[in-house]
Amino acid sequence: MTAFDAIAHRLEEQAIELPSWAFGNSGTRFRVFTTPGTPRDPFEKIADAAQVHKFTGLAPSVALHIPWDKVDDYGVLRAHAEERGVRLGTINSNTFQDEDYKLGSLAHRDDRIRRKAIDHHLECIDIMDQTGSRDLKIWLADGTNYAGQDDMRGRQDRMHEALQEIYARIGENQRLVLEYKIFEPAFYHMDVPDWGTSYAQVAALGERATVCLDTGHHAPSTNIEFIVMQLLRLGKLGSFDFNSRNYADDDLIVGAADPFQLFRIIVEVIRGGGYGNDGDTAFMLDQCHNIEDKIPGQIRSVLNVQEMTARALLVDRDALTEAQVAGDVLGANGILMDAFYTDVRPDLAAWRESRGLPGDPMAAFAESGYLASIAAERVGGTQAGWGA
Ligand code: RM4
Ligand code: MN
Repeated sequence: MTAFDAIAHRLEEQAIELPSWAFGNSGTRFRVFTTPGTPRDPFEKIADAAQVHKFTGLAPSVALHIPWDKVDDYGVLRAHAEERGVRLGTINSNTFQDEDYKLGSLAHRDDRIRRKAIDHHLECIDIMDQTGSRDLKIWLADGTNYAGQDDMRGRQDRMHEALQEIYARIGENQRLVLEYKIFEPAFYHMDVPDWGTSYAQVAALGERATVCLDTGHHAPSTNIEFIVMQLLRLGKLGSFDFNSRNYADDDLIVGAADPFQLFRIIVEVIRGGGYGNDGDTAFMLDQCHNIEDKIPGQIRSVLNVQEMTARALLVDRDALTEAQVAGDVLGANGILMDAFYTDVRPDLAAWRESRGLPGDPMAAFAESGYLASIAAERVGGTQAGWGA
């Protein structure tokens, strides 16, 4: 098998974007539990995200969600991030929390509501110009609950037209990334339910429109790494929203529910040229920390991605190809499994230390006292929640 030393330099290419909303309170429809020290505004969310980068060196940017992270002056927010060693990343639009969007947004029948949703996206692009962001990520809650409720074909056509208008405003160095999701909030059909629909919509727009793959947005037992392969083959895998799921869109810590699946996904990312300096597939997290501490939850998440990336890099590609060519079914599978079963944690700890980072970022963060300090300092005000 490939030795850790031979692949260590490739770990430097890893950058994982954190979602600002992971630092706010979240929950289920049953209860949202609060945590002392939870950020009250985007500035505090970014301060917390910067801690993840400080202890891991893995998370140099933070995605914003609009309007949740609206501020008066994005230049000030940008400077605040840069002072703390991070950048502002992807801008996420939001057309799922306004009364007007009950029956949809970009696919809505009503011209006024479609106009409002398009304008929201144009505003997001204005924000991207100020934050220096590359990507506009669009996830649409559009869909229907009952067969016959609306004309699915008409909705697809309207969505296409609306996306065209948004895409026309995307700058030379910017991208539009369209995320799909099998169900929820709509329970009969979603207007962008799968990678094929997202691909068809972005392919019709142009080169700077790509697909976002959220690992929690598929039917159980979907072969996600196959989708990764296909989208990379088509040059359309813009980004990942990483998280893990046991049942539906659980938004749990990436690699928690099924580390082997995460490994297989990253193997295909590397194989398809989407990793690090080879490509421009963005690694992002899209998670909620309902009961665990949020900053350690994010630290654990980026470490899980790093660990599976190291294991995936350890796959002996030449031996694998040889076994595949020879039709050696078990041999080929064995080569993949050898890499998966390698415990890279001691090597990763030593590698981190050699770069001036703590070998055990979870322990180092716990010892730093940061959680106690924000709990003491952030008194009063309203804690940010999923939705603000
Ligand atoms: C959606 C989707 C989006 C995220 C929101 C919060 O389910 O995954 O990426 O922006 O949730
Ligand atoms: Mn997502």
